[in-house]
Amino acid sequence: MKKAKYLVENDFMADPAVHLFGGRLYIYPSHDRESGIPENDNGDHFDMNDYHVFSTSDIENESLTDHGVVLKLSDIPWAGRQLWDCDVAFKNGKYYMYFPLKDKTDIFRLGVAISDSPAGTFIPRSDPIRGSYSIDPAVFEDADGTHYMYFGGLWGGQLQRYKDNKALESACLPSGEELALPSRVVRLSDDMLGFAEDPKPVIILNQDGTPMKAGQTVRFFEASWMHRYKGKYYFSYSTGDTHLLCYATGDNPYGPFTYQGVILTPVVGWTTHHSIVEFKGKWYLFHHDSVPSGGKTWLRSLKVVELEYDNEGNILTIHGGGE
Ligand code: FUB
Repeated sequence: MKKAKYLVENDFMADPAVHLFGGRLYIYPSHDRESGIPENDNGDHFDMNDYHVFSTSDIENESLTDHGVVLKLSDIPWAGRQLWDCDVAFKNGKYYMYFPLKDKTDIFRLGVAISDSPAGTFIPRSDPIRGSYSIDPAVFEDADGTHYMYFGGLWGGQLQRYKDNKALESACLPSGEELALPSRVVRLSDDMLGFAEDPKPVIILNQDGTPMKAGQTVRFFEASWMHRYKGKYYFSYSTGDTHLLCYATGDNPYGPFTYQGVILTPVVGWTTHHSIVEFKGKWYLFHHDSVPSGGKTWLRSLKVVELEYDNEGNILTIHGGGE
């Protein structure tokens, strides 16, 4: 599949997290909608209030099965507003959906909902994960069965309000030569319902070994994802206001990771967000753009395209069409 294709033609879906469960590919997107809220740097226009799940056994030739609404905001006891990018992990017969949501005080927290099936319905816990903050949880299962969550996002995602896992009195956004704000990584507890340790910064180094600076166009902004390829750990992310998907590699889930390059050049629409999955011997980049909505950045559409590596394990850059 050399040409990207849209996956859901009749609705707006974004931020795909994709996993292989029982030989079938499951897609967990955000469900965009027209709320009428004006666009701003706080992300208020992303006012989503439920999730659907999609699945397929043949991503190249089959249309997706829509399993319908699997979790909605009104069922979450601690809900304020804005269900953003979610992810799902499997352990001991249960499926755990992790989702960011603003609580009743308008602070983003990460919640968990549980199901017996990858296709839902997911039943939310009564409270968010203790010690959680910000957005975009992505859960990675390492080869030894340990689960790690990567999370965090700047501006509307509120990451600039935290330092050393504590809320600051006022937001602190580094710039220029100051160190870039990092994504976070944390090992999940055995019961999958909480953090087993304090979240740690995901350090990205430049090729010369210096830490990434806040003024670099390829610094982390949001949309963390982790995958393994030929024994190496690939941490990928969105650069937000410079509109790239980039990646860095390391030799363990915590990093540090060394910057390697651009996976996807800008798409149409402000946000870019993705997941990378191997299925039936090929690698795929799931992502979104705003072409079908005529460029409305809060009405995004899911896409997939094949992802290729060179012989050294470098990812070949894909063109997003929004440059
Ligand atoms: O969908 C809302 C937000 O937009 C996500 O959480 C970000 O990653 C960006 O895609």
